[in-house]
Amino acid sequence: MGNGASASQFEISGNPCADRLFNVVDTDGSGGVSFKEVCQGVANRRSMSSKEAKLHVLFKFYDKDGDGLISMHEIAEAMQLACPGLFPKATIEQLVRSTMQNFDADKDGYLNFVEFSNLMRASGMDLSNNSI
Ligand SMILES: [Ca+2]
Ligand SMILES: [Ca+2]
Repeated sequence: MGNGASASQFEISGNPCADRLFNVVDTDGSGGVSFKEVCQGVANRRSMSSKEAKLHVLFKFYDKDGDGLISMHEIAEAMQLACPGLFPKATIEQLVRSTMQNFDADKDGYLNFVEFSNLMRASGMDLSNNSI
């Protein structure tokens, strides 16, 4: 009697985490995710406050095809998205190549999560608080 009235309030907790994260991140409803949206999503999400969680979100942003590895092409794309028009294409290619030389520790041509973490730390990205 009268039960079930508040059931809908609990539905959101049953959503798959990925969908919820996407909804949090896709703030302009464009269906795509911009670098700015990722940063805002990370900053707004209290339960994602650990460095590790932030790195995972960033890693997913770079890893467009979701194969768990970041290719040179994916880095170049992410750079262009993060700072559109800031660098000429040739400069981005140079940056990507030197990034790979420095951080692709096992020399397989891709950055795995550990290598990516090292890159983020070295690039001075502040993951210790909410200003990513
Ligand atoms: Ca990939
Ligand atoms: Ca590697």
